[in-house]
Amino acid sequence: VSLFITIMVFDVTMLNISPFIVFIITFVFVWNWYRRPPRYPPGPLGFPVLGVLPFLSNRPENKFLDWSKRYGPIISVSIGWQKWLVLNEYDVTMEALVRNRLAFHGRPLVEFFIRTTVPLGIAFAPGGVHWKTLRKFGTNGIKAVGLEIMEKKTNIEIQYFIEEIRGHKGKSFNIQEPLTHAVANVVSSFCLGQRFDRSNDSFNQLIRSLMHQGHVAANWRTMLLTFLPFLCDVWPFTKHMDESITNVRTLNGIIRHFVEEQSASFDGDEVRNMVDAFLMHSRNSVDENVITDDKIIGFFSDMFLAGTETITSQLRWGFLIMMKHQDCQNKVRREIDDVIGRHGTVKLKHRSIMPYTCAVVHELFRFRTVVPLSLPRMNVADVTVGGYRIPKGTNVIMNIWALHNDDCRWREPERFIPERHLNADGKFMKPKNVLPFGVGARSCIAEHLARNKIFLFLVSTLKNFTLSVPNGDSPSLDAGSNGTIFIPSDYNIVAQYR
Ligand code: HEM
Ligand SMILES: *[C@@H]1O[C@H](CO)[C@@H](O)[C@H](O)[C@H]1NC(C)=O
Ligand SMILES: CC(=O)N[C@H]1CO[C@H](CO)[C@@H](O)[C@@H]1O
Ligand SMILES: CC(=O)N[C@H]1CO[C@H](CO)[C@@H](O)[C@@H]1O
Repeated sequence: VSLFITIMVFDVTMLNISPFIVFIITFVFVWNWYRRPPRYPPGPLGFPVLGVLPFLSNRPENKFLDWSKRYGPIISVSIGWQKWLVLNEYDVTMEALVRNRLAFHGRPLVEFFIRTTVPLGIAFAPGGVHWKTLRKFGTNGIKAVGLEIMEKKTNIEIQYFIEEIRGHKGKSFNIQEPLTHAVANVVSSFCLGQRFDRSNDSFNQLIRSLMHQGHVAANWRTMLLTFLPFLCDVWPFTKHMDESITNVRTLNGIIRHFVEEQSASFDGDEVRNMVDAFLMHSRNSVDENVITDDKIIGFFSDMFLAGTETITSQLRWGFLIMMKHQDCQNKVRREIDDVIGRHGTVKLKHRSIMPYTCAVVHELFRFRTVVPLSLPRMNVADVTVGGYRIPKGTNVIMNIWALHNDDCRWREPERFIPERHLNADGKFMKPKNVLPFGVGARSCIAEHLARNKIFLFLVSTLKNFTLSVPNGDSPSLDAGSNGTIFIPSDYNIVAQYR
């Protein structure tokens, strides 16, 4: 600390600023870094200004888990000059986010996302009326469209997807593009009521913008701006801001066009998709509960952003695991052949009689957690969790990855073992501490949709194809990008039609 102060004093006296001012500034920084509210969770001190940033490397969830072994299930860290708490264990997570669900319905205002995500939708909304209105609309809308339509639309899209994969005739290829297109189309037909051909330029641009936004979220500049928000106005970060703003504007422009097109076909009594749900909602609500056209664009934008890369990545991890564990792939396929038969269509109702497949899906969620640190939360009221006091306005991270790799609860968490979710009779036992969608008031709004899509896509693909690693390739199960979403690195696949 004293070295730091000396350097700072030295630097600034060179610029001829009064040492007194320097002292005050330094004092404020060091004090802010060092001070802890009473009964606050412990954690590593890190450095002034930077906090623990220099220690985080590219898998911060790992580092947090390590620290929690020393400091306990809730740890406090300074990231940049912000103070954060990290929940690393099942019981404290439930106590905080579920038992105190209303207190924890907030999200911190992350300068970067607030400025670039215009109009503001649901995912980054800080809480309050704006979020409550959209959350209620979204939850009710998803219910109104219903499971049956969802299942039908997903299966239609899967047919196209299967045909395209079949077109590769067992030659090695990268599945990312066709899969992303199919998954985005499922979101599109559910939300906007239509799907698009591979050749539709507008839709392809929409997907490019989604991908670009994913890269933005995984970018080190974004991470820096998240934790050192004053940099948003500093060159060259201003360039990064502008790029992101332009991209979001392009994305929202396309969505707006599709929404307008769909609105024209609303017939007034049947809710076939989320645009219909929106039109129905606007007709029936008054004053502050009305969702404006801008808000709904923000909402749909979030549905695409939160619903495409997540599902695509989870499935790509799944395919990769199946390629590397042929025994497991064969067991799933045997179950498919037994339950659905060679020519039947995969249905959600099959799930209850496919214990091994369910175990594989849950182990996939656990083993490759695609949103390892969930999305940041903020409590809007004082609460006590695990004996600690968490003052209102604290930034909180749920370390989902830590729950999924807690070696007090999992034997050999670093290994993919579907059997751990089966009991002695081979029955599937739903693991309570596999929580890929978060918990509480802000948990994934589309959890059921997502679970259903992953089941239908995985099972239909394995039903039609045998997946294997191309000769000479050895894609790694550890290679992935390190942003908000844990995205597997590119790999090639061989899909032999059965
Ligand atoms: C494998 C698939 C998915 C995973 C693992 C996942 C995971 C998550 C997680 C961890 C959160 C944050 C929860 C929290 O703050 O506690 C979240 C929020 C959200 N997800 Fe998902 N998600 C998936 C798919 C989807 C899909 C398909 C959609 C929509 C079509 C979607 C829409 C959203 C939205 C809108 C939010 C923000 C909710 C809010 O702030 O109130 N997600 N998701
Ligand atoms: C893409 O789809 C939209 C919406 O249906 C349509 O307006 C547009 O003409 C299509 N573009 C191409 C190139 O097919
Ligand atoms: C192209 C093709 O034959 N696809 C088959 C794949 O599996 C589905 C069921 O999930 C069948 O309906 C398709 O015929
Ligand atoms: C986007 C990003 O920061 N990617 C990094 C993730 O981590 C690997 C090393 O494991 C780096 O090589 C990437 O640059």
